[in-house]
Amino acid sequence: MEEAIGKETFKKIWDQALFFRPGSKEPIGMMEVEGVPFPTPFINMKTLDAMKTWEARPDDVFVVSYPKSGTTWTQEVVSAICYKGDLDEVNKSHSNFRIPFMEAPMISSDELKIPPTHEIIGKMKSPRTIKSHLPGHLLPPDIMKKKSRIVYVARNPKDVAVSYFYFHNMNPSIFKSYPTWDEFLQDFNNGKVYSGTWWEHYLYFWNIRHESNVLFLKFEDMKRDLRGVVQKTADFLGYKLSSDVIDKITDHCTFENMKSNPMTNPDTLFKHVAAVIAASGENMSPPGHAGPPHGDKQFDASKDSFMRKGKVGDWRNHFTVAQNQAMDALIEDKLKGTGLKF
Ligand code: PPS
Repeated sequence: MEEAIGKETFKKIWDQALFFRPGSKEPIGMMEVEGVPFPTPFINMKTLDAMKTWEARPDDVFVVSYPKSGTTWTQEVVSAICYKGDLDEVNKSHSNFRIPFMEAPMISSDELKIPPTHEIIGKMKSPRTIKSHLPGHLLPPDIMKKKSRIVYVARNPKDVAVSYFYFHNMNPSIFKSYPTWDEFLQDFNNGKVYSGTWWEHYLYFWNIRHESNVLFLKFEDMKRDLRGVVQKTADFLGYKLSSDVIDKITDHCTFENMKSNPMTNPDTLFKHVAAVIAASGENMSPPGHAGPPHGDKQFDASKDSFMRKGKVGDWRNHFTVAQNQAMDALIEDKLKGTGLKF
């Protein structure tokens, strides 16, 4: 994707310090689109409208998920498979650029004249790998028409809630901060957070999981048997990879290795942006400009890190007995009869 973005944009990403940070002029808010809340100005209506006619390609691979379900992890598995396990190539570019986030802006300010991400993706060479958190009914319909591949990942909603709570607080330029876990959990269970209710998001894809272009994965299975999931995903995507290559990809995608690799850890995105600018011989920032607000980190590292724990069952350290009972009842109510279990 980096050729499609161009060096000039990289420079603006750094200088304006706006990547994943909406311009400070517009206040943070939420808008509801077809029943789904989106954080503004991070996600805008123009982009969601453009999705209706956005053109997919038959060889596109989409990683789709409800936030905090294992998206970044699945992206890396998919990306490494599509690079046929050539990790030297994979590690030349940060995952945010290898698998761009379709509905999110590279830079959210119109004045900077950076095209929205979905337009930049339009210039990428095939085969493209693309990330989206859009619920099924808001994804471009052309994806199902063209039978582009969708790798969907879901996670126990209790662990999603915990991960999402921390993510809100380390991301104050996009999300409302929550002083208490309980306040967050209430909004989460009422679908008042970005992407709405986890159950509607999950069930849309669960109900189409038998379509030939859809693979439904679970975070817990990746944790239990990552190699098995890498193999299954490679088979689904039609890549015949040797056992050694499957081993290499599995090792590349462990939590520890993804956390320590600056090209796979979303926290260290700016390190890469800075390196690209430096390699182009440009100055980093205009005099007096401080650069990104968190140095070479994308998020507020004093709060937490993106690659936080990567565990199954961290919810046990957060839910009270009453919260857990209520959540169990909600899960039972929403998933009853669907066959989807965590
Ligand atoms: S986002 O912002 O919606 O794209 O977040 P997402 O990537 O879906 O989820 C982030 C959580 O996934 C964990 N993670 C991993 N766990 C295990 N192994 C690997 N390789 C891995 N990569 C990311 C990450 O730590 C977040 O979970 P928590 O529970 O917060 O640690």
